[in-house]
Amino acid sequence: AERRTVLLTGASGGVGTLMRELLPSHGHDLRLLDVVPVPGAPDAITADLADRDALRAAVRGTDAILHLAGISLESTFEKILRANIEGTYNLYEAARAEGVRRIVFASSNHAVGYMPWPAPGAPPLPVDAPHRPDTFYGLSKCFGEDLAQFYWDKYGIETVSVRIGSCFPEPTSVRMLAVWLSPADGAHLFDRALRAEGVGHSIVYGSSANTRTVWDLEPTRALGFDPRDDSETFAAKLIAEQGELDTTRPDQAHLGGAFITDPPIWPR
Ligand code: 15L
Repeated sequence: AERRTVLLTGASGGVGTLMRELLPSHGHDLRLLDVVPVPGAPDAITADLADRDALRAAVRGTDAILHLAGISLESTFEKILRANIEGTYNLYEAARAEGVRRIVFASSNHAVGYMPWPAPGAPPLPVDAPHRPDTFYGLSKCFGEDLAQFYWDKYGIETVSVRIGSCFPEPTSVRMLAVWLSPADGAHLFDRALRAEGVGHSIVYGSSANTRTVWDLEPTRALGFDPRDDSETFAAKLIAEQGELDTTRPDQAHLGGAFITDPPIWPR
């Protein structure tokens, strides 16, 4: 495939660290950006998403942006507002001003985290289910999806909003057996989302081909995504340690898992 120049925001974060290792082999020449220095990458841009001039310079001349930056867990509304809501707006404005036509937005399952955990045999959760954010964090992902739709309708900037499940080297909870996205499948998915044609604004779920999936992966597959991994290889060990998923438990009753509990208890 043709090599592309891609701005990776959040390059020092959890998913960013995995992706900056894996995406170059998919033909992406990465320009790295983070609010903190990127280890081992002296050319990375250190900038805050509040710095509009820095964002203009960072996106200039790129083919696409993979936007992973922001706060990735629940926080105060003020911090989420600044980093995730205003920060994502600032990035889209920079893209518009510099003529960048494609963004892949790291949305999250927490945009629909208050959806009840689907009963066994129930139909998978569709991508057009109504937003049901479980946190201010999830609410900022709903905003990002709507911002992406608006920039497509108004300015013709295309976005794939990927509602990422749990992107870690291995699933660490029984909930993650449903929503795990292996790093290798994640890199393949972001590659497809960066390159697929005619996406307009598309919302897709991001997980591996998990036996215990709860959501509709068909729109993701329509981008050319053909996942290779299945969390089932970890199921016996996790269930032996933690028990079967129990939807009467407050931290397992909804898609968003422990993000629903107040105060939230984190999945790791
Ligand atoms: C997210 O959106 C978080 O950023 C990540 O840290 C995980 O907790 C993930 O969701 C999850 O739901 O497991």
